[in-house]
Amino acid sequence: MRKTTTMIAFAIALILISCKNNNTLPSQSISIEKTANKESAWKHLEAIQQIADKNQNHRSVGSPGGVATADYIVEQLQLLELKPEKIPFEAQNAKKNTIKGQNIIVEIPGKSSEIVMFGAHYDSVEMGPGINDNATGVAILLEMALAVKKTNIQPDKTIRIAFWDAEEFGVLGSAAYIKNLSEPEKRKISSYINVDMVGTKEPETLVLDGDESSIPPMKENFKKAGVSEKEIEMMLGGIPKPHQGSAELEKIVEQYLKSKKVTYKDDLMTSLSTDTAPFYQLSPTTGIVMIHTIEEADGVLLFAPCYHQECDNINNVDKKSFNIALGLVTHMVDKLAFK
Ligand code: DPN
Ligand code: ZN
Repeated sequence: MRKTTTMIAFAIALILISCKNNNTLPSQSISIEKTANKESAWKHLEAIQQIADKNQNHRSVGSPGGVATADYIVEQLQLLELKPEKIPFEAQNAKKNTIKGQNIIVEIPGKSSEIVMFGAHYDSVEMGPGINDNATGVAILLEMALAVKKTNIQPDKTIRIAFWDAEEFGVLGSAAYIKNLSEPEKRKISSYINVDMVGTKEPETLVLDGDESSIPPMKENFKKAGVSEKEIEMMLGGIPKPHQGSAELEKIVEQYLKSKKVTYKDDLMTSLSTDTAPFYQLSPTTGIVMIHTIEEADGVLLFAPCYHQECDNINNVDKKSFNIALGLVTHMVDKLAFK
């Protein structure tokens, strides 16, 4: 009798101990948004700025600064006990030059094999260090990975994070990745969220227009400006249709931005010239880019102060914008991967 009581007590103790393990907590009770830390995200910007400082002030594909950035990303993910993979690729740019790059892919396995994918390009142009464009996106995804690991709770869906190379040479890294993905692998991706250039001061925040609601007003404006129906059709008819699931993702992004009183604009064009493009018709896709268009005296259009220039450094990154983007990305993790 004594023995049975001891055994029961032992069993109860075991159950209690195992309940203490975070893994048994309901996943709804955690918040990656609250766990993520803006100071720790900013530290990645400082580290990437230092990489540029040591490597001729740029981190373009294949350059010493580009390679050092890839090594930094891999190191940071390994510190989280994750297993990032470098995936080399070769692709031709618009000038038909062969570009050799390497994407970095890492997964945080979930309870299901369904994938919620996030991506940011890590290469810069040759003209500058690319801290707004796009160390900001990289820093946010690294901090997101840390926040997920910190909670010690397995996500419901698998989180896959991509750090793309050679975006600045024509979205080459993400396009090569999709080109090499099998059909069943493509079908596992239930959403793709892209983060590009999210440290712009006083930005016009562009959100991928997943429901094409920006097309009718664009047509109306063209009509008012006297453009013929035929010309309008030529200009807008060629825009590919977004995946039908993108409308739902757009809603989540916009609700979040509204809740933070951030104004935004539906956008189709920019989404087709960054790493959202290869995913556009393949899976539900969303993404943000923050621009602040300036026309320089010589007629050059800058999409942000120091866009693709030597001065795209950490001093010109806006903390407020950066923190909003960190909030948005981590909110998307809560909404899409933990449910
Ligand atoms: N990474 C930026 C670029 O490709 O230059 C994304 C961007 C595209 C920004 C278009 C503004 C306009
Ligand atoms: Zn960019």
